[in-house]
Amino acid sequence: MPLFHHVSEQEVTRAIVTSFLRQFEEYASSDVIIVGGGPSGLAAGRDLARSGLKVLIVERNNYLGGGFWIGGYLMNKVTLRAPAQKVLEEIGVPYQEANEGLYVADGPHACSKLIGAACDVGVKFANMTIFDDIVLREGNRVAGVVINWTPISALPREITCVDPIALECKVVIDATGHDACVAKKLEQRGLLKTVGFGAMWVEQSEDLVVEHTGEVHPGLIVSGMAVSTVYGLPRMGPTFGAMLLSGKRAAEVALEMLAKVGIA
Ligand code: 48F
Repeated sequence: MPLFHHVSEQEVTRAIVTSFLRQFEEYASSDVIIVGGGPSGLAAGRDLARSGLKVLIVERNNYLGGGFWIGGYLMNKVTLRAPAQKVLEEIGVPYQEANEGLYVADGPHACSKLIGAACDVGVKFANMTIFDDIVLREGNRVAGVVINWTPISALPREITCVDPIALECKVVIDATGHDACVAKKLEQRGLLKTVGFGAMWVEQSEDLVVEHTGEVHPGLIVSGMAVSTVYGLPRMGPTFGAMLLSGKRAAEVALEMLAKVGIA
């Protein structure tokens, strides 16, 4: 007597395809699309989905978490400064105090719990999916994203001519880290000016990144290290409190924007 229930190969295939397509169709339109599944994108997504919004995170890698798995220099300990340890407490991540107001946690534990917390409240993910371009509507308002499979974008141009597809939403959050990919697309079209991130200065950068998190163009919010790239703020290296608090701030701004159009 086999341990597992009998299923055929085709049943397994159908279960995957049907479930994937159902979600893909549903998320052709969302309230908020977050590009980038690093710490700031995940923190923003969690707060927005918790408020009842339909949220999709587009991530070019197969794995989520961005730079949050590894603190710095290939050492998997992440540091956070007060008051950001409260987010760790909220999602159940143990931490130690290294110095007064400076905390250390295990990267894999913090990152997996943050991913889990976003999943628990209903955030959906399009992984192995690369942001390719933006959708603009009246007044150049950002109204969606153009995406393609990551493997397609990695193939040489001469053997691929696969057009991307577009997803619509009310608000886009650029949480692509130092690259600030979404903001850079607006810059290519002469709609935004990005400065490029400055030299490392943790003491300054964390406050500045959270303060500058917000709408940079109608329909587009920047969050996390993308904020420092847009405004030329100092980088902060292996400390993550500002990523979590910037994500939370981005969620607040998105909620305010959606409230104005009667959605949140
Ligand atoms: O880089 P990342 O972790 O950004 P973050 O949330 O946090 C920054 C910190 O990790 C660290 C730091 C401060 O502590 O300096 O760097 O601001 O996560 C960005 C995510 O965006 C994805 C990328 O794979 C990563 O998971 N991403 C980047 N470009 C694209 C993208 C793109 N074009 N399409 C889809 N995903």
